[in-house]
Amino acid sequence: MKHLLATAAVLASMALPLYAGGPTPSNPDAVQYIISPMDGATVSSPVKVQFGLQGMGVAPAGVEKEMTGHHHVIVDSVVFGSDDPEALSTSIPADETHIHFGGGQTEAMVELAPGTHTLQLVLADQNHVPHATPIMSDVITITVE
Ligand SMILES: [Cu+2]
Repeated sequence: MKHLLATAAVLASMALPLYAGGPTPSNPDAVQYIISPMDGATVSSPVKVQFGLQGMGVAPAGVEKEMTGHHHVIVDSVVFGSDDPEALSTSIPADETHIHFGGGQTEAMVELAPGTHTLQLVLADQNHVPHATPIMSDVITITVE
């Protein structure tokens, strides 16, 4: 029995992390969060979204600097990577629901149609690939009037 438990522990320690990201190291303790709007807020478009990040820095896309990344707003999606783990180790697409702030912006005006929307922030490296330990915010839900 002891042997079985030991084997189980070894296997568990070998399991892949829940989120496996790209090649660029991050601070696993970094926290990315949406300062504004608040979860549950009712707002008008364009929505001023303010990006929070603790434990890492912001640098523009294309700039190689340790422990930095740039913000992405993911609109109307499940938790980034939860439906497609490969999304965590490849470049984030650029379209109306995956908005890049490669200039190193820390806030932006985001156009949204009236209705209920979700927003999430995802940090990515100079090549738009999420970090080895992906850094992302919680998903918030807002209503646009
Ligand atoms: Cu990007």
